Amino acid sequence: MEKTKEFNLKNNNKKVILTYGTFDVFHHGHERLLKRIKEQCDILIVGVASDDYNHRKNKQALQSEEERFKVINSLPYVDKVIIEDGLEQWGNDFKKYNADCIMMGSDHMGVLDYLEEEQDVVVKYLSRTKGISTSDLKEDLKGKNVVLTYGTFDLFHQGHENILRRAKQLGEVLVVGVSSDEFNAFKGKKAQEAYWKRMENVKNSPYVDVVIAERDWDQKRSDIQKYSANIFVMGGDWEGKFDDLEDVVEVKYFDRTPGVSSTMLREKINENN
Ligand code: C2G
Repeated sequence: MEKTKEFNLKNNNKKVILTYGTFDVFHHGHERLLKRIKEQCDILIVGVASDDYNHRKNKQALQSEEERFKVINSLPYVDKVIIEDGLEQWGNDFKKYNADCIMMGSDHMGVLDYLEEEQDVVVKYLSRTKGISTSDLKEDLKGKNVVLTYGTFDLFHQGHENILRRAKQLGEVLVVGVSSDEFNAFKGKKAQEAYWKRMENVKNSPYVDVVIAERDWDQKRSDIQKYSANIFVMGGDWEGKFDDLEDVVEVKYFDRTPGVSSTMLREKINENN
């Protein structure tokens, strides 16, 4: 873990505020929140949720705690970064750092009241940053040539790479829906890799601009509308299966890449185990 910024806990009669979060894929919503909290204190301490805590919250971050910690620790307006392993530490941190209050986005409103009652912790809420929303994204995509495709993308391989490259060549923006673990179960597909790992692999592809979750069969039509897609692409094994979308989007099927599949790779892994 990066060395965190030190400050003298003892003789600081400065105003200290604590806040906590996952801060995954740091965006301007996070930045605005932290800057607004810092405007109200001298020392801002940020608790970054550990991977283990996220796992317990069933909240899967794209980035590891080390990556997320490093980003927050690099922010000039953050004075100290700590790891958050659970709500129960808030009361201790509040005392340990002699904080004036814990300040959170208003979506936490009410959740933390017990901390005040039981642990004499002062909790304040900021109005939620408008932040990154789909409508912001939609604005960006308007008037662009947007291509949309979906998949499990388990054990990312050349076949996936090829179809994403071909899809991107058809337009300016490529939006990819990655099947969630729950949806895979529904599809009767047991992926080797968890959703957030498959999502990360797709996000790392140079051809991909936006990654969304694919949660069910029926979201395609609304996604086409939401992301202003003009072209819908799938591999040849889906030939004909999505022709019903032709009233709202151009549907294209690319030949599958021969000789490679996630199934084959999974079988190889299982043979070796
Ligand atoms: N693909 C390919 N060549 C391969 C393997 C896959 O072109 N050798 C293509 C598939 O045709 C698909 C995409 O890569 O278009 C993703 O493949 P999978 O991860 O297997 O996705 P799948 O389970 O088919 O899920 O709603 C659509 C489904 O989510 C598609």
